[in-house]
Amino acid sequence: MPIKSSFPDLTIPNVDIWSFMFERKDRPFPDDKVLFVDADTKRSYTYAQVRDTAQSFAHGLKATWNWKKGDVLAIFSPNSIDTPPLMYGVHWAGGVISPANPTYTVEELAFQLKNSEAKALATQVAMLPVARAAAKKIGLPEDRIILIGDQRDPEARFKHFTSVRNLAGTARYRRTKVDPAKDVAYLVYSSGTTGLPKGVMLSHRNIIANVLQAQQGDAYNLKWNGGPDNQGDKILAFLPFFHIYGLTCMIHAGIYTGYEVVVMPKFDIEQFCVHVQNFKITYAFVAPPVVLLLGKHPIVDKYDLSSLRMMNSGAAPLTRELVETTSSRIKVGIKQGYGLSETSPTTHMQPWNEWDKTIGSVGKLVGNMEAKYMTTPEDDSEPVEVPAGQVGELYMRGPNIFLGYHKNKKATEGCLSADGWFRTGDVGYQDENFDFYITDRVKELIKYKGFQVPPAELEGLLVNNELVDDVAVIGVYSEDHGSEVPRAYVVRSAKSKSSGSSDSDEADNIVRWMHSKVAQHKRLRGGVRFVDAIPKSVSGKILRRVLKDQAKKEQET
Ligand code: 4UU
Repeated sequence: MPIKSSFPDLTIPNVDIWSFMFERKDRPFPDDKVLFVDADTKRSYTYAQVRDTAQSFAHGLKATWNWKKGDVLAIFSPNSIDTPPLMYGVHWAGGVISPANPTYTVEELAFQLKNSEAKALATQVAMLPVARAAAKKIGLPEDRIILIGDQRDPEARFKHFTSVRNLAGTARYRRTKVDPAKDVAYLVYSSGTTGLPKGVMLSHRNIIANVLQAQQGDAYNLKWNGGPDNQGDKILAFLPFFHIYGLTCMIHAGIYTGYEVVVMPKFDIEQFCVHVQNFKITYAFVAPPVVLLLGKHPIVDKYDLSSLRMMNSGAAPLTRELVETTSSRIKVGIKQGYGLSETSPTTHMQPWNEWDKTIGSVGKLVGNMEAKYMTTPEDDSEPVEVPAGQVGELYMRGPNIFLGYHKNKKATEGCLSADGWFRTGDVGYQDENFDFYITDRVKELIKYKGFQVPPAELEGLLVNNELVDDVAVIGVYSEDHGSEVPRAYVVRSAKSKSSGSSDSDEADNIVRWMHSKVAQHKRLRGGVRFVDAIPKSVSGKILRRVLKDQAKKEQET
C-alpha cells in the first residue's frame, strides 16, 4: 500500500507562476521589500522592481521577437540578481526558461540550446565567447543573444535585457494566458535514471506546489520580517540558479515568502563567511561539500557566523559524522532535504525542530505526496512493492512530479507511469516515524558534489578517443573530494597497445583529453582503469554493478 505524507493536505491554487507571485491577494510584505541583493556590488531589486522590470522586458520580448506561448529562453550565466526579473518576464509572455550550467563548454551549451529549441539566449559579457560559438553552432542568430549582469557590451552589439523594450511605446500587449497544469514553465536538464541529459518539463503548477510544500515542511519558519533588525530572514544564494535546488528554493520560495536573497555568483569559503557575518545571514541552502568546508576549513574560525539559524543540505549524501562535526563547530543546525529535478525538487525535508533527532535521514515526505518502495526482480519483470519499512526503490506521486521529458516519450515512459508514479532510481527505507533514509542509487547518474554527471555522456565522448575500444563510466567515492567522482573503465585499443605507452601514461592521456571536452565537474577525477572487456548483459547493457563492486574491493585493499 502506498504511504501518504504525514502532513495535512495543502490547497494548491490553479494559477500560473506570474499570478501566484505578483497578483496574490494575501501577500504579507510591501512593494518595497528588498528581495535580491548582489553580495559584491550591493545592487538590489525590491519586489516591485522585480515585477516592473519583468513586465517591461516581457513587452520587449513581444515587440522585438513576437514572443509566443511556449517559446524558450535559455540562460547561460552565473547567479545574478537579474535572473529573477528575466525569468518572470519570459513567463509574463507565456514562455519557458531553460537554464544551463555556466561552466559548460561550447558543445555542451549547443546541445541544450538545440534540444530545448531555444529562441533566445541570455548571458553575461564575460561568457560571450562560449555563448556566441554555441549559438553559431546551432544557427541561433546573434541578435537573439541578450545580456544580464552589471557589464554592458563595450561594442554595443549585444543588448542588455533591460533595453529589450517595446520601443513603439503605443502598442499594448496582454499577458499571455497559460494552463498552469499543462504548460511548461521550466525546462531544466537532467539525465534521469539513464542516458543523456533530457529536458525536464516542469509546469507552473509543479513549481507552485513545491514552493507551498516546502514552506509547510519547514513549518513556515522562514519569514519576511522579524529577527533582531526586523529584516526577516536573509538567505545566502551561491548554489546555482540553473539547478532546480537554487531555482525553486531560492528564487521562487524567496519571492513568495519575501525573504532577502543575497546572491553570490560563485562559491568561496572565505566569501561565504564574510557575507554571513556582514549581511547577518540567517539561513543557507547548501550542499555536502560546503558542510565539509564549514566543518574543517581553518578560515571559518575567523568569522562570526552566529546570525545563522539553520542550514539545509541536499543534492548529494551527507554523513552523520559530518553533520555532527560541523554543527558542533559552528553551532548551527543542519537539516537535510531531498528531491530531484523531476520533482521540482523537494520531496523530503527534515523538520526544522527535529534536525538533531534524525541525523542521517533526508526527512519526511512533503504534503500532498504518496510514496511506495519497490523491488525489480532479477529477470527485469514487473517491479513489486516491498512491505512497509523495508528497503526498496522509491517511487512517488504528487502535484510536483514533472510532466515528462521534452520530446522524449520513451524516456518518460521509462520512469513515469500513466497513473502518475515516478520512479526515482534512489533506494532506501522509511521508518515508523515517517523518516526516509537513502541507502543506495540504482540509476546510472553520478553526482560530483551535487552536480549531475551522466555516465552515458562521458562514454559517448570517450569511444571517439583513438586509445579507447570500449568504455564504461561509474561513480566511485573519493575521500579527498568528499564526493563521488567519475571513473572510466577502458578497453585499450590496438593502436594504444602497440604504442608502447604504459597503462599509467595512457590513463593520464585519456584524463587530460577529457579536460577539453567537458565542464569541470565532469572530469575523470576517479581516473582510468584498464580492463580486458566491459561487463555487459546479453542485451548489451553495461553491468555497472560489477564495476562498482570491483571499485569497492580495490578501495578496501
Ligand atoms: C542523497 O539534486 C537535486 C535536488 C536537490 C535537492 C536539494 C535540497 C532537493 C531538495 C532539497 O531540499 O536534483 P538532481 O536532479 O540534480 O539530482 C537528483 C538526485 C537524487 O535522485 C539523489 O540521487 O540527487 C541525489 N540527492 C540526494 N542524495 C538529492 N538530494 C539528496 C540527499 N541525499 N539529500
